[in-house]
Amino acid sequence: MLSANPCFSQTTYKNPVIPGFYPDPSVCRVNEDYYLVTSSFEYFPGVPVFHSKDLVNWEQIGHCLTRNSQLPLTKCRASGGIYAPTIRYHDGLFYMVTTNVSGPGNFFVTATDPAGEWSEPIRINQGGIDPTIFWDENGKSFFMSTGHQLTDGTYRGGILLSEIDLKTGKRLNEPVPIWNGTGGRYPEAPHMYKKDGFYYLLISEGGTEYGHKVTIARSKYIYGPYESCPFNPILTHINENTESSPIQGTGHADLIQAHDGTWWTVFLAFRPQNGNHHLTGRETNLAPVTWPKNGWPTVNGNGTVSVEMDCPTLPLRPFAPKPIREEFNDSFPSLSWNYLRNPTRENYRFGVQKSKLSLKGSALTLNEADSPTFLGRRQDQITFQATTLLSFSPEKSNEEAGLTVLMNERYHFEIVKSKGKLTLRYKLGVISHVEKVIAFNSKTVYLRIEGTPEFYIFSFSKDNINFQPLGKADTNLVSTETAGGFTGIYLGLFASGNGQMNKTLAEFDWFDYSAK
Ligand code: 6LW
Repeated sequence: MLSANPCFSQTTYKNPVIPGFYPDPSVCRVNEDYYLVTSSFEYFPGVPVFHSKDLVNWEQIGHCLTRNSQLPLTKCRASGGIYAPTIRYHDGLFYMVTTNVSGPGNFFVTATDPAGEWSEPIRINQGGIDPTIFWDENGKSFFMSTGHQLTDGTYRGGILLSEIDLKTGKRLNEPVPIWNGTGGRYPEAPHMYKKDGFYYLLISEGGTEYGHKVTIARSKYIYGPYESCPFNPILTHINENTESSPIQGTGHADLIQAHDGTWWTVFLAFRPQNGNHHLTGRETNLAPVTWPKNGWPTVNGNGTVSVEMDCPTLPLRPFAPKPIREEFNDSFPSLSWNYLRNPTRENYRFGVQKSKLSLKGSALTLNEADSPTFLGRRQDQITFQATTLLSFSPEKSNEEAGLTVLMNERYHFEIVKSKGKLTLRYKLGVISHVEKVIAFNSKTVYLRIEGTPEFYIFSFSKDNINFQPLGKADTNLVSTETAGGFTGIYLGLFASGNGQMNKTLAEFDWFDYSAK
């Protein structure tokens, strides 16, 4: 819910503006409303949609991909599935174009209300990733993507442009390579803007790590030749002046002109912890841009950004803070919760039985690149506390349920309740480690995970007051740098029958999550 009175005098805000695993942001504006989407990989529903009135405060309003027919993810690999999306508004319709790298490739969906429902996918027969769409003044629709496979199997990088038929998604010509960037590896993430008679092509280079940078080129003609900005990169933290910045890997940007005429960029970056490891994924950040007539855009004065941003904002319209407690009532799953891949719906029940989340474990475990019975939310704060109340009294020893810190099926920690015991267990690549087992016979237990930059700390309680420690694990064991991939940590509730269906339902009464 938006606050009633905008605050006009603000000159500061904090990055990231959307913390947690929300990478590859793309933004569009309709009058004084801003809409932003991010990539979502193997999680379901896919492509979260956020709304803002000021570019600083964002509230999730939906997902673009909510149906299996839009988002087939069966057995997609971790960090496969949905890559970088673009959102645009054109002729009364929202367009979201993205790639399902584990299925149909490039496609777009449309909606009149960005909160949903979105249309069935319209496929575009151009390869590559990071698709974007652009409309010229003459009404033509253009499509761009990054790199593609040649018929001899080799890969060609750089940005490819073609004209498409907006109704069918069909390409109207062969893709034309228009720019390869300034020589950095992985020229990708294109977005096109028309300003002062120039086509400006914004891209990223250097890969989505410490060497990430944003570069720009322009041309009088859409197919080029493109002239590189003389002071590229326009945004990067690769240099010495930002080597100790808490924000690293700045890249994958989109530009937006606000309703007051000011320019801004949204982009991804990550916050390293515990020795150059990051946990909360690549997050959405915001910076002001100056873009003089006939000139080049400059990001935040010198092409670098900070956590505490010092610049005049739009009148701020913050949203009410999210409640700490998830009650699992009939509005669950709320927008911050996700399944892994396409869920088996009958294994999840909520809103019934006095607002409990009932999970039925299937044969699948968290160790499989599949859809085990799991519901999770992003770890969006470095330091947090998460607690849940679980009731589960299995009669068979294969049946289990619990609370997990999950990066992917190869890297996760969990507190597990099973017949007569509680176990703290780590899955670290090829290593499956049991850290602690204690006898435990009560049906109900409070399970807690606390996060700090260095450790995840696991404990349990019978009364939600006195918590007994189970152990603690280094955060860097499950970081993106260790586990690989493009995602961030999820905190999840799960149940599994380890090769068989569970007979006993695991009932979660609530889930509390707060920054500390
Ligand atoms: C995305 C690419 C990138 O497609 O990471 O940071 C890839 N940039 O543009 C996956 O998010």
